[in-house]
Amino acid sequence: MITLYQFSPAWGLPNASSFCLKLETYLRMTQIPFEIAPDADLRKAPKGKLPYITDQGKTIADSNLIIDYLKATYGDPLDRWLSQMDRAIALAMQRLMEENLYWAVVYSRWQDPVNWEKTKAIFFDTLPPILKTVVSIIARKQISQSLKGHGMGRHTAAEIYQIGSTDLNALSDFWQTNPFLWVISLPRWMPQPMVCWLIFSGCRWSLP
Ligand SMILES: N[C@@H](CCC(=O)N[C@@H](CS)C(=O)NCC(=O)O)C(=O)O
Repeated sequence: MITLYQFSPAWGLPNASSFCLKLETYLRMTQIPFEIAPDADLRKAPKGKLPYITDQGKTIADSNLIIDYLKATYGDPLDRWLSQMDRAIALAMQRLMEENLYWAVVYSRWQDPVNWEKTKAIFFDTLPPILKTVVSIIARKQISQSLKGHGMGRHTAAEIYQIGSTDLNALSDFWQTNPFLWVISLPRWMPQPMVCWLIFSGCRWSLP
């Protein structure tokens, strides 16, 4: 049985992390049996990030590498009929969301003072008060460094939201000309609103 290590549900969503949400949704859609580990500990994650899984004595980290593993081990019921061009477009769209738009969302949650209290409550409310203050300050500082390392964190808030909006508008334009979407490992017949929900559920809570 696969064990999925991820953050707890938050904000009425199955997960506050889009990577965890994507992987859990993939497992549900492919009907591969899995269980969710209670209280997953980020410090035990092989790459210091969630999600990761264990299966048949193996530990695999990174949502995309996990999906590759699942396809190789359990088959590929969702994507196997995609053309080379479909796959190329899917990959480009996925990278846009995961490697650029994601960082605008991270900024909005972890750095923008308007949202910081909400983010702090979600991730650290279970800690005793003093620990909550100390751990949240350290985590926020680390995220600030990651944002700078990526490059997104070197922009002003206005520039970051401009960049995020440009991505969202590009995705919206793409969807308007493609009645069915075949990005992020979802089948062609999947209705557009479902896909939008998956991708934007994370943004909805934090972007202005
Ligand atoms: N490329 C990874 C990204 C995973 C990721 O960035 N996870 C974030 C949550 S959305 C995380 O665990 N961050 C913890 C940290 O950076 O300390 C994947 O696809 O799984």
